[in-house]
Amino acid sequence: MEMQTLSPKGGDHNLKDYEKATQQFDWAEVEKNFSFYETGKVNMAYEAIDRHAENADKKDQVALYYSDDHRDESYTFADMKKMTDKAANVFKEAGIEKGDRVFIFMPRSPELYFAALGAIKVGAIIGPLFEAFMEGAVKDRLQNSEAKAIVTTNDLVGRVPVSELPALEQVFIQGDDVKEEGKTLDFKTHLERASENHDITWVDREDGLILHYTSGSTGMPKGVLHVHVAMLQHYQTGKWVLDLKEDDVYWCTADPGWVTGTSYGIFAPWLNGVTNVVRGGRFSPEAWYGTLEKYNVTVWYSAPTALRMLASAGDDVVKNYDLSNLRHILSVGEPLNPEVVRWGHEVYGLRIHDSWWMTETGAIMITNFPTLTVKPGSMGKPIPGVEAAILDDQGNELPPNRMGNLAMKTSWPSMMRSIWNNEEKYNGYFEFPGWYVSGDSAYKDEDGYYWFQGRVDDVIVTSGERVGPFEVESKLVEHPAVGEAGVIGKPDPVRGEIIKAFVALKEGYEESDELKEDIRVFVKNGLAAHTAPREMDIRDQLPKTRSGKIMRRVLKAWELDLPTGDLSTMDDD
Ligand code: 6R9
Repeated sequence: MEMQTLSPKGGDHNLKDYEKATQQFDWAEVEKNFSFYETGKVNMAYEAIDRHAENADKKDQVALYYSDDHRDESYTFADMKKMTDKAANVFKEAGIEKGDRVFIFMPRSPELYFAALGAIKVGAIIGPLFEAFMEGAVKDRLQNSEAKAIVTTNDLVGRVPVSELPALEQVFIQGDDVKEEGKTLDFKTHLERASENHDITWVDREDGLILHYTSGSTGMPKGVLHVHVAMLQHYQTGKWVLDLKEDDVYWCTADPGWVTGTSYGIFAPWLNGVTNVVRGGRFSPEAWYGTLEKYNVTVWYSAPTALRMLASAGDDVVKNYDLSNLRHILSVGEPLNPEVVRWGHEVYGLRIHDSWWMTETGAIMITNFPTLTVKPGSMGKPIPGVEAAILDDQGNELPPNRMGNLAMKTSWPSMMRSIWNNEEKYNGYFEFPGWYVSGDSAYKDEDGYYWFQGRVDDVIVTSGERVGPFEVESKLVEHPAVGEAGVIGKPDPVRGEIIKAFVALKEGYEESDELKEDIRVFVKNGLAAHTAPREMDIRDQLPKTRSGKIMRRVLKAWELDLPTGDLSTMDDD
């Protein structure tokens, strides 16, 4: 049974007519929003910060609200220009130049944002890392990219194996009482003393901006390189998908170690001149709802895993907070279960807009727009300027309602330009000429909506039927006892594969054979007999990445006693 669709939102939205915009779209037009259209001088940090600081009407607007359990600060666009100019001067004095790789390895804090944008101002390529990375993960990434500098903290510097990284020349430490010796520099003191006037380094549209390492199922993490002109897509999706307006207060919950935390936690909001909220520290329903309330957040970009945790915490928590300013909610990173959309609509009174993209695509590609109908469970439609399709394994386009390889016609501004030091991996995305093949499995319906099924490697073939893990997981989380679910195919001599589910229960439910059988029957009756998990394990938690993705390959490896592959991005606290 298909869930009811949710009608377009009323009100005034930046993208009014999707069809018309799609027909008339031209990336060259988007360029006119930037100063480099006339000057030819490009720098992301200029467009995100300096341009607003130079505008008398905008310079005193808050650019960054930062809070965690210890700090509570705000910075206007003028403040941000000052602080990022200072950071840029620190890097410049240390000899960092255009094209150098500067890694940022620190917990969320205002200094993280000063450092990232300051490094971009001198033309460096930034490499953000999750603070949870252990020494091996840090080393792999710095070594592969021959990083010249890293900005880190007293607590984390022990995980930077400086002596094993010959290319690494400077280790900036943010913190108190930093002793400057060897390659170590005291970031805080240098920042305090640095001049507030910086001569920004102009670059070309195609010069490197950011290097995000992303893990595949095998081998080393891949260094995905994006360039400055990606800003066209960050800006335009910020406008049309996030629906950002000048007076919005926007909160993207992602950490900058994940591409969502840079493309949509730094670039998109500031390119659009919007007030950006950053919350440090760990997740709790109280801290998150408190953040939405405290800043009167209007636009909120989060992820299914967080939304499922909020739903698991029960609907009473939300009643203690005033979320009346919230007007637009979005999600990314994992399939958004229809049940979560339904729940969100009930408790927030708002639609949750799913968006699909990848580290490699650099920005949103397929999404639900405020002015289009939402079909819960669907990722939505391609953004204007992007052409998507479902291809068979020979590269032919499939008709509607057939599951296949989700692909996009090349190219778009925020498309990766290379995999650092690995041309072969890069070429692997383009086996069909003219297409970027995502590695995701999906189908398109007759209305042009895309429906995610799973990673291609995760699709299950049971008794000759292809089953996407997502549809089974979505049915599982509709069961009142189920908080989260991960589904894999387990080899079976008779059926090829059987469906095995790993389930985390909601608060207040206990494991029992009756409950497991009840869940099984629920999927059987609600979806189809062949999709009902034949095996089910109850777990306290499912293995997840730091960006909240359920790691099905790890479930499979555990189940089958196979190597787990790279686990550096696994959330293991
Ligand atoms: C931005 C980001 C990319 C992979 C992607 C897909 C999954 C992301 C999704 C989604 C279903 C969505 N994914 N968004 N699956 N629905 N809305 O997540 O980048 O970390 O590189 O992951 O995440 O499998 O291929 P990244």
